[in-house]
Amino acid sequence: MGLTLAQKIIKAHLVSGEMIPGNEIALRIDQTLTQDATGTMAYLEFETMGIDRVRTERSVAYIDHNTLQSGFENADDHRFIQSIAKKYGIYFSRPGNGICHQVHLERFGIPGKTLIGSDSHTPTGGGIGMLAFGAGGLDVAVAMGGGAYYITMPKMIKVNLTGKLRPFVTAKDGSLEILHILSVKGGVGSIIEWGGEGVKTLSVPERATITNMGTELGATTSIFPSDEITRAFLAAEGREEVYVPLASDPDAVYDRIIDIDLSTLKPLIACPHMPDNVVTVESLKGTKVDQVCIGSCTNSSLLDLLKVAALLKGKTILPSVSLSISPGSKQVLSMLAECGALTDILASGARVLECACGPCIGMGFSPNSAGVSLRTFNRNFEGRSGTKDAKVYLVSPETAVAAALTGEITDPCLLGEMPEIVMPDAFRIDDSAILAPADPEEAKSLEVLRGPNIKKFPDSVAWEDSVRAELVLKVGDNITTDHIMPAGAKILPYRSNIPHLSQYCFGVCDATFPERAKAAGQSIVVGGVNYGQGSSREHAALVPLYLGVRAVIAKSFARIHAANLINAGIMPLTFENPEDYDRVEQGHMLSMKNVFAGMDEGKLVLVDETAGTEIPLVCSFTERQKAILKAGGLLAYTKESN
Ligand code: MIC
Ligand code: SF4
Repeated sequence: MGLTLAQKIIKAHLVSGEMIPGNEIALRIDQTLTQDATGTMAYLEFETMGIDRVRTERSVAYIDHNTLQSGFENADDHRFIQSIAKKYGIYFSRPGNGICHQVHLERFGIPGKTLIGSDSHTPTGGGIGMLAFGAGGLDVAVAMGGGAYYITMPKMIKVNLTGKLRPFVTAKDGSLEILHILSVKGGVGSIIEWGGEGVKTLSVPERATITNMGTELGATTSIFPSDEITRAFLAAEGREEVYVPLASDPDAVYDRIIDIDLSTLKPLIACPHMPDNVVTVESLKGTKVDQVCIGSCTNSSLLDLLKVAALLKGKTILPSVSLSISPGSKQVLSMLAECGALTDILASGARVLECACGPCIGMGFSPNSAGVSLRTFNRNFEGRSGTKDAKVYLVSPETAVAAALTGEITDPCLLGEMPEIVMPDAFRIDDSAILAPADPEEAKSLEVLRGPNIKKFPDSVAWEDSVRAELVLKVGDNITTDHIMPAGAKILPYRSNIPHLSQYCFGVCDATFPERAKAAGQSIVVGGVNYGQGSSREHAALVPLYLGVRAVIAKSFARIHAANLINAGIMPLTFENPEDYDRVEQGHMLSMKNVFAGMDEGKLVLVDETAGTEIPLVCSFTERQKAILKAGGLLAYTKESN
């Protein structure tokens, strides 16, 4: 029986485990990346491991999220990451050089290699045939130290593409179409491989838009074959030597095949507040728009912005609309400048922001009160933009331009002829903003520079055989890590200060949570389906740990968050009967006995002491995960095992 492309890469990197869906497997990791919002914590964790140099083929630290420096905190963190990168053998991409996923694709990604990154959109690398995973900071720290990355062997879904996109219909619409088909939980436990004849019509940036948004499906990762189009992209980056052709075997077996004819797609739009809330742009025509934001790791490539510039050329945006454009990298911005496209963008009235995540993570450019914002980003979770009552829609760059020019949601097909975009054969290569690490000898004497905002890691709490804790918070379905631990310009600077961050925990759902959790001492949180979807931020586990949360009981969990909970020593448990979710009430006192035997059997009994009821729970922890939980988290476990 043949193998899928992902199975081939897994096989070549398998350290332990059997490649049977549902089994735990361990993978050797070739490359890692971090960004600054998760990086500070990841490097603090790496330091505690006592390793003197990273053991990967390539590790890169990017500064792209916390770039508004309205106090000393972000600047201190940047300096900390820069100094630690230099000392421990990590390349450092300076602030302004671009968004981690865009720059990694341009300068470091290699087909067939494994990559983990402390950012959920790391699967963007699948656009050039990398097997790339988003992970918690601690898992990235372990991989930097040469340790394996543990995942559950995924099922394989193939999306079989035929046809060719029509003008004004884009790869982003393809991403929204698959979200419409599968929903934000449809990819959980699966790798999505994009194949079929239609693949040959998609360039690398278009493929990367699609693998980037595979994260919104909950997929373990997404991947495209590595072919002549990949070779051309790498050659344009001056890196043709790293090209290898990669494809699945013709007789590879998939658990599910989804057919999409690209030529039938229409411009699509995801409505507030979920990326799978997808309808056609046409169906919302005439809706007034206040703000348009173009950029993010989904849609900030040279191809995207050349199209935007061509559509804006000679036109001005309406006074009622505010338009921001954040290029994905210094390479993209300098090429836009060189060919004059930047002048067309500026002349249109757009505000050009720096090459960073910016508005996507609420780092500035929050919409006006109750404003309608059309964004080319990948997430429109409630409150993420920084304006709680804003209505954020996700669209393609073409649909974004149509709204900026007309002031309302408009089908971009009405913009007339799509100008022809000619992509250059060679990109402008300037790696001066990527700093190489010191050599091992010099590294020994280098100091790591720490600011006062770096606070102690929360104490680990080892699991005991019984627990008694209050149900302090009950939330619904599809709770994101943006609900659990919000981001944005005001809060993000405190990513290395868990005590400060804790005041905002669950702020979107219930601002009284932190106080109530502290008062309770030990507590339990209950959630619905797909609990913890979205960002890979381990802070969504570390902060609850700090506030005394011992377990989260949900109908189901998102992959990265479940791993982060275990790494923090918090138990993710699921209801055996999902309808039991309705039987537990916030404020009730809960308890569990014989926890260790229950973990072995995969069954635990939750006693609701207040209601006098018993509720069956299930768990399926591997031996390693049980040992981590018993030790009180991965750091404590690693220390115990050394
Ligand atoms: C996001 O898009 O939510 C982020 C900010 O990039 C996060 C990482 C973080 O929270 O720092 C992600 O996607 O993992
Ligand atoms: Fe940055 Fe937004 Fe991409 Fe996250 S999704 S890495 S915040 S651009």
